[in-house]
Amino acid sequence: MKDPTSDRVHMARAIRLAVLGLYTAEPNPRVGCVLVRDGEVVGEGWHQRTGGPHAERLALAMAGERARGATAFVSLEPCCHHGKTPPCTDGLIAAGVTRVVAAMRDPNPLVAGAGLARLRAQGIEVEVGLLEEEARRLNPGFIKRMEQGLPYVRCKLAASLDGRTAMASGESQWITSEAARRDAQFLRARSAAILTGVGTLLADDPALNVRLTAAELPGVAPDSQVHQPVRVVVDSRLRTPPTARLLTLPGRTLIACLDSESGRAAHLEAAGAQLLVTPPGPGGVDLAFLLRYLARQEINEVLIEAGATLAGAALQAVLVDEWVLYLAPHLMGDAGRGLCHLPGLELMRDRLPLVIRDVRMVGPDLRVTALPPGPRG
Ligand code: AOF
Ligand code: ZN
Repeated sequence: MKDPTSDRVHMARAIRLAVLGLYTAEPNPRVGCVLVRDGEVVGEGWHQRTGGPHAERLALAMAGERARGATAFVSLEPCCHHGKTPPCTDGLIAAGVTRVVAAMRDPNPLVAGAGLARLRAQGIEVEVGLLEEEARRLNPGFIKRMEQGLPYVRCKLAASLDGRTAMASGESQWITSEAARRDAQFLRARSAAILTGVGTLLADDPALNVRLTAAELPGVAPDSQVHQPVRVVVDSRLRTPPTARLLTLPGRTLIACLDSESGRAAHLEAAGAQLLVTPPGPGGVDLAFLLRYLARQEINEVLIEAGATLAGAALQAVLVDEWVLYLAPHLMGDAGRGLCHLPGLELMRDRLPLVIRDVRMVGPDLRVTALPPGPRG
């Protein structure tokens, strides 16, 4: 018997299961599945890692014979293609599932509605769209990469309550609290790439790595290796020193530049960096070109951790999907440096509008998440 309230409860559970893949599923989407028969949950699963079983397969394995006549609640349309794993549609059909409720269609062109069509063709009752908004928020990067060939770009900034990131002298460490810096580590951990500018690199020599342990990341097996995002430095003239700290750490470092013919390039490559030459963009490296390259590398979510110059350039090129702003409870005065370098903004009508999605305290600091207005906001 269909009951809209319990349908929502089961889909909400599927979405909560999907969240367990937040730090491990990339480049695949985070997906959860709940199998329900006669009001009783008989199977559950979530997609843990690319190459591993899909959510539906795990739920079916748990349910066994009890999947016959059951309803499957899935946060994403079941796949119907042979990827690294066989089609979930075939598994659901073979197990005798009679109804499938998907929160959203799979934006992967290899699926894109064909999974739902295959289920319907087998006489399975199919519904799509339950808690769709919540399901879309699970996978902003996967969806944007599939639909636009670009990753989802989150820009993290830290400032005083009056929006300053450094004193006029340039002195800047540490503006926000230990708690805020730890919170930002979770943003790194869910990202497949961390992007910074050479200015920040020369000033701070950042590591740009995830320092949380597997045990601190929900859904990650405590004894497993924490995945390190690709570190990306925007450095048009290759000013990165080959001794930079990020080149000494495990994982991949990519330097986006305008010319890789110089002797400096050879030194950086010898130090383990990979160079990407981009066409010239407005302020140096063409950021859109770089992001399209990252999407082709199956990178879903990018975190920008940079100073005012790169943050401003990304903002002006309309490449940022989400701003995460940590504000510390002190004032740095009007001689301090601002958050975003935005030359050419003079009139009120030139302002760049944002919609605030979330505000919360992190230790003594404030965290504001804001999005550009539009369908996503
Ligand atoms: C599902 N359930 O849990 C996931 C799906 O290479 P594969 O076989 O892992 O397939 C990856 C694609 O499958 C991925 O791009 C997306 O379209 C879909 N992911 N589908 O039915 C899941 N993770
Ligand atoms: Zn599948």
